[in-house]
Amino acid sequence: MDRTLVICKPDAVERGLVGEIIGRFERKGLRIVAAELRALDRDVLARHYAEHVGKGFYDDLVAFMSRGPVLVAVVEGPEDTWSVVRQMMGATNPMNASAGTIRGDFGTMVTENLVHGSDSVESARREAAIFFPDLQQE
Ligand code: IDP
Ligand code: MG
Repeated sequence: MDRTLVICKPDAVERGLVGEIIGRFERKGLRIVAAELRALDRDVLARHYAEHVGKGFYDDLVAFMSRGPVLVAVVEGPEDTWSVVRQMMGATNPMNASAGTIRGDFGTMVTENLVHGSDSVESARREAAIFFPDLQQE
C-alpha cells in the first residue's frame, strides 16, 4: 500500500468542492485514512512548501493558503498512489489541465488551483509527517 498527502485548498472549501474532490478519490478506489479541516499558518506552510520559499510566487501562495480553512487528508491505495492522485489533479495551471481532472474541470487560476498532492513517495512521507505526526505507519 502507498499513502499520499492531499490538501483541498481554501478555494475548494469556499466553493463547496471538498466533497466533489474527496469523492473522486474515493470513487477511484482510494481510501481516506486521515482528514481534518484546519487553518494553516506561515510556519507550517514554510515547512510544507520548503522547496518554494523565496520564489516569486511564494508570498501569494502563503496569503492564499492561509486565507481560510483547508481540508488536509492522507489518502491510501496501491503502489504509487501519489502518482494516481497527481494525474487526477491535473496540471498545476488549471488552464493547461485536461478536462476530467480536478483542476481542468473546476479551476482557471494558477494560484487558486483547488488541490495539493505530494509529488513523490518521499514528499508524501515528509508531508504526511508534518500534518499527521501521530498517524501510524501503514
Ligand atoms: P503543484 O501544486 O502542481 O505540485 P508546485 O510547482 O509545487 O505545483 O507549486 C505549488 C503551488 O504554488 C501550486 O499548486 C500553485 O498553487 C502555486 N504556484 C506554482 N507556480 C505558480 C506560479 O507561477 N504563479 C502563482 N502560483 C504558483
Ligand atoms: Mg508541488
